[in-house]
Amino acid sequence: MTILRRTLIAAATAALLGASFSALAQDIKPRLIRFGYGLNEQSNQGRAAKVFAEQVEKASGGKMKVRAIGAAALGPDVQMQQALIGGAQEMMVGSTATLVGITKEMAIWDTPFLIANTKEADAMLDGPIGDKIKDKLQDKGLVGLVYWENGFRNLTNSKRAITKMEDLQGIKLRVMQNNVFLSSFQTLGANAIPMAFSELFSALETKTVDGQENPFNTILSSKFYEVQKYMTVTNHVYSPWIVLASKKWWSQLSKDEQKILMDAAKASRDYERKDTREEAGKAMGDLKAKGMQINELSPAESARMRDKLTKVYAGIGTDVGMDLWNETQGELARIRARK
Ligand code: TK8
Repeated sequence: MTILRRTLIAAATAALLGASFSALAQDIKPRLIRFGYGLNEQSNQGRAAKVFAEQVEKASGGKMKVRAIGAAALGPDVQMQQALIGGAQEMMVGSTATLVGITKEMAIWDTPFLIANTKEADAMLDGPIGDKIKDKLQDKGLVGLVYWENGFRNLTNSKRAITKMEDLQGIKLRVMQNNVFLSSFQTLGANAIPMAFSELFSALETKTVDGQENPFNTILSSKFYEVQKYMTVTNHVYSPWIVLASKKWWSQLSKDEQKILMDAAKASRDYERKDTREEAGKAMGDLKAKGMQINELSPAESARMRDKLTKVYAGIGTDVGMDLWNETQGELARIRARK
């Protein structure tokens, strides 16, 4: 054998070996899952994202790795949804309200005063209506895994205490990028301005807007108390979060991998709801201690607001379809009749 031939063979062998090594390396390289969310790491959303990541890593023996990325570093809800649809990002958690542009049926959850307590919320979201709405995402390139609790939303602002509907007049109120929220608060008299959550703190700080509405937990974890003096406990809507996967990516996973993710999503849901409720239960005291002035909306005022919103309710029915609207009301009645 000439030297040249020997060298060639050696090179070819090395190339072959190299190729099989890198194939092997790819096999053992963990699947990297980018899981984006909007709130900060110290929030209930951040804590539950961590629980999800840990369980996936453990259950897969380290073969699947979740990188939980908070504070909208991968973009606000709407942008992440598009990244999931396109397959550029694997997973996220965000508000159902920001999904209505993709799946109109999600607007059911935006109905003011629809859900009265957490027991109803769990039964609705984990029951047939919750499933039906979640499954609609499939046609749009998304897989809905589970609903987490964002929570009952309350109003804050820097202008004045809101004790009656008329107090909302002239308040520049940030709302989510969602028509039901926009028209609800317009109808109640506020100057409603849709905006991504990631821009909210600085908009409040610079007084681009006077107020906003979010659950106790978010007002606390996002430090809105630093820029908002007044809080009114309105509980005007129960807001879910939904854990989403890119369908493009999901459909390439093995059944085992999908099961690992689904099981972890359910475990994170149970953890998240419990954690959120515990935090919300003591948040009022915490926010008062931070200097917020808090009042509760009277039942009479809350009833006046509901009356005023009749037109908005009718609009939701038309948008999501009267069948779904009626099924939802029927399911709620069944849940309420259960003792
Ligand atoms: C976080 C948002 C947030 C929502 C909002 O990305 O926008 O006000 O309540 O939780 O989804």
